[in-house]
Amino acid sequence: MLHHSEVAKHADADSLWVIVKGKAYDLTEFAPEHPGGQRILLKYAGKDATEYLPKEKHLGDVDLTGMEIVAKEETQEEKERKQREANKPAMDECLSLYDFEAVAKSVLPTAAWAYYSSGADDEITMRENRNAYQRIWFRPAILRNVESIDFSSTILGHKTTLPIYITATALGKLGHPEGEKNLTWAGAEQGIIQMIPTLASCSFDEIVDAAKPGQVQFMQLYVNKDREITRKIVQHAEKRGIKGLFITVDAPQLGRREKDMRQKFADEGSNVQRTQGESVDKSQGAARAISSFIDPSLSWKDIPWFKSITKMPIILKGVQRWEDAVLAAEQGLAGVVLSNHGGRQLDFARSGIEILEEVMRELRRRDLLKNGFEVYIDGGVRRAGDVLKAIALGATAVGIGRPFLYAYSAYGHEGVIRAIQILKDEFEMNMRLIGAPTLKDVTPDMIDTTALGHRIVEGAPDYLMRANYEPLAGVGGGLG
Ligand code: 173
Repeated sequence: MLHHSEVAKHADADSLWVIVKGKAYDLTEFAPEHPGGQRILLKYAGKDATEYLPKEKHLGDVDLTGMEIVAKEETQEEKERKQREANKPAMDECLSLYDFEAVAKSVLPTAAWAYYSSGADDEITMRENRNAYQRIWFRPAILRNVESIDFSSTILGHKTTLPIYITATALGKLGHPEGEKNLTWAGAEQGIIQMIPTLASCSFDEIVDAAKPGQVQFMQLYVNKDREITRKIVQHAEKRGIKGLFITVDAPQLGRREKDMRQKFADEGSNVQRTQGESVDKSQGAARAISSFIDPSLSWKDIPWFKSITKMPIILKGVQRWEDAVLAAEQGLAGVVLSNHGGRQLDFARSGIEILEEVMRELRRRDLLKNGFEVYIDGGVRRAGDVLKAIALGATAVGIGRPFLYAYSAYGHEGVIRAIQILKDEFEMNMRLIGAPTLKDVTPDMIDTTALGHRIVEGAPDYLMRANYEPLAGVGGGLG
């Protein structure tokens, strides 16, 4: 057994050991490769870094006798959270994806909820992602024999039981100790494809190993400034059987998510072994703290390089105008995800469902769908009806992110299974009621999109400017 004083000797970038839960890890080689660099690793180490540390770097147990450990007292807030967790509703009381969100909000630690739920700036785009679906209405057809309903489909040629996939979301262990594996297990059970995030809490291999034989997984990629690292990641993914590479193109810089930033990613009171002179920027929130490796110089010129290093189909995730969808198709890519990153990047970016209409029109006009180019959307999907609206407009499938995170934060992988089952129930009912026995029958005439472009922006409820107006004397009430 190592003594902690021995570990303490390895406290700089040349030899960087840390202690986590009484075990020592040698992170010297891993630290420079770590997406956020060493600083954030060290930041995590004292707290609960096990989820961020590679198993193969484990050095063994540490003799902690005589070591000063700064114990944190449980806060009142944490006591209350635990109580809410103990009293949470039984899972089968959850009837819609919103119910999982409500339970997750009550049981998640404040910082985790802030990270998962936050959107950029005034969160106008995040709300718009929901609102846009509410501007599309159905035009149901009657007497179409809807006795048997089939909502199975394919994505990039791979079977799926629903035209949805589990999209990539970072830091899965903030919600549950098994992190992204919850999604893998639920996806396996329900026949749904999972997109593995670059910034997963579980290691990539752990998530791939958690899949059952033949289970299809995609990968989301943040492109590193060091292209060698990216090349290794991509080629490793291909070797491990990943079936699609989704390159994120809407985050050359991370958006400002103020709720998350307020949490400051702080971990005061920890006994982290620091490298000299390194200080972690605590002012930026969880996402920004670990995103500095993302290359803002990524451009269309890099696309041939990606094609040269992998045979996996390449999809751009985060396309927000038809011009870019057309370029992607012209470059021979496999598809695009019309997405605003769950409202977490550019505020006042339009919703995926609104962009879908113009994208399909322009792709059809140029005959760019003929080689199997596929269009997906994500953001704001909470109901099967939302998905059907996207299918009617020509989407192949729809990505769902936060609702599944919330489902497992509340109930582990069983929660995700139930969430998918709820969607299946909703699909069956909705398809019967619109008169579409299969997804091929969900055609543009099934929906009325006349209001789709009429964006009505509801202000955030906490605008200070609302309280700024002083009513004109004598007219009463004002604009309050
Ligand atoms: O939306 C996000 O939070 C996200 O994509 C991200 C990006 C970099 C680091 C952490 C999360």
